[in-house]
Order: sequence, then structure tokens, then C-alpha cells
Amino acid sequence: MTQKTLDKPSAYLSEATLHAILRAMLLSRRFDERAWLLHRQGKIVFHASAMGHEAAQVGAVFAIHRGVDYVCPYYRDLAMMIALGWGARALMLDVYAKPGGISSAGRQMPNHFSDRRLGVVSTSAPVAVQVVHAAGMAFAIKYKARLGLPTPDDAPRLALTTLGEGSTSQGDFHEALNWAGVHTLPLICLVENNGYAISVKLQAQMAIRDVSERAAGYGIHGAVVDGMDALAVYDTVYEAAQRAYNGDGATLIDAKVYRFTPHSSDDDDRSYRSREEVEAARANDPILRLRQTLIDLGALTAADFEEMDAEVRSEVDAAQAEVEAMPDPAPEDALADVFAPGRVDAWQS
Ligand SMILES: Cc1ncc(C[n+]2csc(CCOP(=O)(O)OP(=O)(O)O)c2C)c(N)n1
Ligand SMILES: [Mg+2]
Repeated sequence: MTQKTLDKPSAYLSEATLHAILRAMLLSRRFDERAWLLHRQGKIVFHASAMGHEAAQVGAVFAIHRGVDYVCPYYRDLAMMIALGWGARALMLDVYAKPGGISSAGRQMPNHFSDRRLGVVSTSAPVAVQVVHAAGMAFAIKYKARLGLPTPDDAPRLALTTLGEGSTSQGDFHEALNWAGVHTLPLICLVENNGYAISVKLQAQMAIRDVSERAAGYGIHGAVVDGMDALAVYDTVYEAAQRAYNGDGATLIDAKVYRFTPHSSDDDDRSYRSREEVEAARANDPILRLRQTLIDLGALTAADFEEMDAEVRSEVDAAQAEVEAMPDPAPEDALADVFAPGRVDAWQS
């Protein structure tokens, strides 16, 4: 029987919140599985999945002020978007590039998430740029407070950003974290460390074991966490969030995860990792781990889990049926909201 350790913030999560964490992870997984099928059927053009990363993404979001604090995610963060409030319909609009899509109504690639209402700031395709954006937002939060501007309850108090471990080789990552250290910024940088940047192993990106060792070089806090354990991630990010809220600066977290699928729908991982390795990692599935933890705590039954699974599967079915039947965007809308009015004509002439 798993015991609640009362010195951990996660011990104080209600049963309803624990179920919400599990449900977000499960919905992400069922959506993800569907998206791969849709890609293979030729119905969508691209997919990058969160399978294996769900605990890191959902555990992190539940530990901040959800929907209020800034979030600068990367392309693998669909479970994070669900934890922030998206359903299967929003994700489906995104992968089908339909006009109602929240991020860009089909103008960006799928998985380039943004949602103004939830404080999610659009990411760009070059990896790691979102870390710079997040550091800038964290600077703005601090600067406004210093100017004595009013900070209502619904004002963001930190910026959370994510990236893969391979992307930490980009200069943007170092510049942003150095800036965060110099200015003691309310920033959380969560590295979803799956050990691969497409086919390139971690050992080819860095000569250290944990990305968080670099925190010392920037004068910020560093932490390592088992990213397959949603509650451990919650505890680690919760601590980082309190640090940010209290003016004690930024945290760099190395969350050890595993990517169960190829890098994207356009990758074949058989060329660079063995099936045995993938199967061994799948035995550590973050969803099954949380399911078991909640059962051990007496917060869930096997029947509850089956019911939850049936419910999220039907949400995915309904979203697909609805979105697939929608008209595609009009070709002339491709440049809408891209250039200021009048500029397109000037550019074309
Ligand atoms: C600056 C830049 N270089 C290369 C790419 C191509 N690219 C996209 S994702 C990726 C791998 C990133 O790996 P990692 O940061 O470990 O994230 P993961 O996909 O493993 O979650 C690369 C090289 C890019 N988008 N931007
Ligand atoms: Mg990686």
C-alpha cells in the first residue's frame, strides 16, 4: 500500500484533482493514438506525440496557477494543453488544420500551440526560442511589480517553459537562463529529457548526466525528477513555483522521460534504437503507474479507470466525427492575420 508522505505537496491533492490529472494524461494518450492512425490513413499531415511524456507535462501544469501563469510549451506538449483546459476537439481542430483551430486556424504546423485565454504563448519552429520568450515574460512580471503596477489575482506570477534535452544545445537556452539568473526571474524551465533528439543520443549533446547540473552555472536552482511519476513532477514543480512566487528566482528541472513513439509521424526509430529498449521503457508507462498509485491510495478502483477510459475514448470519437466533417479553410485565408492589412498587396505588387 502506497503511503501518503505528508511532507510532499502532492499529499494534499484532493481525490478529484488526482482524477483530473489521470484523466488529462489518459485523454492525451487516446488522442495521440488516434492521431497516429489518422496520419497513416492520410487524413492529417503531421503528428508529434506526447506518449511517455504525459506525467511530466500534466504534473507540471497542475503545480502552477493553471490558465493564469504564462506557459511557453514546445511541440510535444499536447498533454500539457489538455491539463490547461483543451479537450479532444481543440486538438482535433489543430491536427486537421480547420478554421476553428485555436492556435492558428491551420496556418501554423500542428503542435505549435497557443491560446491567449490560457496564457499559452505561440512557439516558433526553431527549437528553444520559447525559453527566451518565457524569460522575457518572467522579466516583465518582475519589472511590473517593481514599478508598483497593480497585480490583480488573475495576473501571471511566473512563466513555465519546456523543451527537449537536445534543444538545450541551442544558444537560446543558455542566454535565457543566464538572464533568468542575473535578474532572479520567476521562471521554471522544464526539460522533458527523453534521451534522444530525433536520432541523436543525449551523450552526443552534453558531457554531463543531468541537464540540471547546468543550473549552477547560471546561479539558479536545479532539480532532477522521475518524469514518469506525475506526483513526483507535481512536487518538484510546486517547489519551483513557490520559489518563483516568493521572488527566489528560476529553476531548471530535468524530468527523465521516454518517448514511446518515433520522433514524429515522419520518423522511423528502428534505425537508431532497439525494439527491446522501447518495450522495456513501456513497462514504466506513466499512466499505468499513476493508475496503480491511486488504486494503492484507495483513490481509484480498476472499474473507475475503465469508466474514465471509455469516457475519454468517446470524447476522441466525437471530436473526430465533428471536426472531420467541417469544411477546410478557404485558400485565400492563408495569409489572414499574418500580414497587416494592405501589406500583402504591397508585397505582391
Ligand atoms: C534550431 C533548430 N534546429 C533543428 C531543428 C529540427 N528539430 C526539430 S525537433 C529536433 C529534435 C529536438 O530534440 P529534443 O530537444 O530532445 O526534443 P524531443 O523531440 O526529444 O522531445 C530537431 C533537431 C529545429 N526545429 N530547430
Ligand atoms: Mg529529446
